[in-house]
Amino acid sequence: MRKLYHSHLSPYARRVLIVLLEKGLEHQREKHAFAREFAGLASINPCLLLPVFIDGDVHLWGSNLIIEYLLKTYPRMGVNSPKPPLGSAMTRSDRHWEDARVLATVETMTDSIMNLRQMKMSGVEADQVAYLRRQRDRIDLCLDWLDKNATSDGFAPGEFSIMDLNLICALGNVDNHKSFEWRGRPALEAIVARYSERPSVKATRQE
Ligand SMILES: N[C@@H](CCC(=O)N[C@@H](CS)C(=O)NCC(=O)O)C(=O)O
Repeated sequence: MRKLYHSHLSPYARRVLIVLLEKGLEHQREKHAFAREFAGLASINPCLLLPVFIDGDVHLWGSNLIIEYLLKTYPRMGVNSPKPPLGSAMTRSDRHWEDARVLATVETMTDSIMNLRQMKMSGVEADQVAYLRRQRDRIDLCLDWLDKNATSDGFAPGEFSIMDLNLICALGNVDNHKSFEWRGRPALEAIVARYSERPSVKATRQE
């Protein structure tokens, strides 16, 4: 049986959960409030991070790597998911480098969002440390760049792309924790609104 170890309200885990739901893949979940409270984590991931996914002999960590595995291993699952269909690959083959750059940007931004959140939980505010102020600046610059490089139909119109999905998970985490205001960026607002009622997105909002 497939098994996902994940933590609560994680934008990384949510990426994987959305793909599992889109593809209708049965799986067990082991949810932890925080990765740091999961005593057995070192034995399943040397990076000490969640999510971790196990599918038979396959044992993976890194949310986008897990998604790539799911897309490649179960290409025919999810054909009945809502329109537009989930992207069939991480990037479009004819726009690989542009799409990979968008994914890299959302990933860096997500890491900065989570870094600031982890520091806040440890009692350190962004304005107290120069490195954290740079993370905050990076988030705004990435958001502005993503807004310019998206359309109101998403990063890859005609599909619910992995880029859209990554963005929605990052901004959903910001909203869940009321971390800061990201709105005022029309294309990003349109993407979030466009998919807010999609069953996989709705069902994972508080997971
Ligand atoms: N690049 C990893 C990042 C995973 C990650 O940062 N997970 C967080 C949960 S939101 C975590 O496990 N944090 C534990 C820690 O930082 O100690 C991925 O995409 O899966």
